[in-house]
Amino acid sequence: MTSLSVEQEDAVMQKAASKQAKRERFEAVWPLIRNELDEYMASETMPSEARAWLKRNLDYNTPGGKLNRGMSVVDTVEILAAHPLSETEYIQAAILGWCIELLQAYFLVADDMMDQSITRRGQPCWYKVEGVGNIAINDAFMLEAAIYYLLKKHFRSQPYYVDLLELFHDVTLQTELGQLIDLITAPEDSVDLSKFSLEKHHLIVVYKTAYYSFYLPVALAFHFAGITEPQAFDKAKAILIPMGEYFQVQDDYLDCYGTPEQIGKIGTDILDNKCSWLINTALAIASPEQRAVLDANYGRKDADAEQQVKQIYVQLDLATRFESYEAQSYKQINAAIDAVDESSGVKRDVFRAFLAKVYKRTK
Ligand code: DMA
Ligand code: MG
Ligand code: MG
Ligand code: MG
Repeated sequence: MTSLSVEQEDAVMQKAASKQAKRERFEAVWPLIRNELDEYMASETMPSEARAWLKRNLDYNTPGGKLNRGMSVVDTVEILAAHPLSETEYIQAAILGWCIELLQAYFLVADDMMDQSITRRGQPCWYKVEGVGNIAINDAFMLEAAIYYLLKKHFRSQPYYVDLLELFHDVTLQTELGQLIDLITAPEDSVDLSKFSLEKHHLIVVYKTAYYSFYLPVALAFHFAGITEPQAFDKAKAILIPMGEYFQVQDDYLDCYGTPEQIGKIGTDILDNKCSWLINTALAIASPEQRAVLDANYGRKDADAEQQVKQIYVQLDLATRFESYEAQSYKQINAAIDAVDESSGVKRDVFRAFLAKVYKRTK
């Protein structure tokens, strides 16, 4: 490893400190939001147990992640604004950001039940918590409902209020379509790897992940910043959807190769018969013998079978295949960013900042 000069080390430290300060500022808005929702409960004369339950649901499931989606709303608004944000503007943008984190919390509580996952963000999945179980279904709905309560409370008088509502509704539907294909392509009782393909994988990940994780934060920030030209939204989509696809391929890779300490969750894709990037890449290059091992062991609820599949992944050196996929995606996305015409008010730095957050991530 090459060693850094004192100046370079200082620069690295400063960058880390400013990243941490940004995160803390964003996190500081969370208690305001949680209290507003609690006050609403009080105004509806909800009993104290119900108020405490919602509060616990909100705190357990909303903060505590990477906060990339939520903070990207604020970062994008800051890049687009010609002036530093006032405190009020910052809080408004952060509320929009927290609305995406609520959407994410809603999807994850449900996703973990559907995927029968064990841990999330280094703690038991919400449905696995003692005394929660199937109440998690209603808790997921409440996380979603909180979004619309907050949007109404803070944005009802804005000219773009309906745009925000439509955006959340459209993207939620798209995500649910993605989850639907993800789930029906992974039946628990009949494993048929011939139904998988990279085309199918592409469709699943664009819908289940890319729209809400990448397009939504930037589109929300555009509305907030007063950008209205449809071409600006189209351009953003053309760059952010491929970025979201790359992000979900990383998620699929980390499901197998990330450690639970790093990624905060225990991978379940092989056990769950998921149409993941790894299995599709393996299927494309496996010998007939390797293919037979995959057919016999993929999607079985059995730790030994899971290990057999992982051994084939190692034989096929999927880690190296992933590295070249990553390098190639990074190159293509950067080329698309370089080609952005900034005349419609879109700035290349919006996309560069987002890509920098996820490139070569390990969690
Ligand atoms: C996640 O897909 C998609 C949504 C909409 C939550 P996933 O099941 O691969 O996510 P994770 O690996 O985080 O469970
Ligand atoms: Mg999952
Ligand atoms: Mg899932
Ligand atoms: Mg996953």
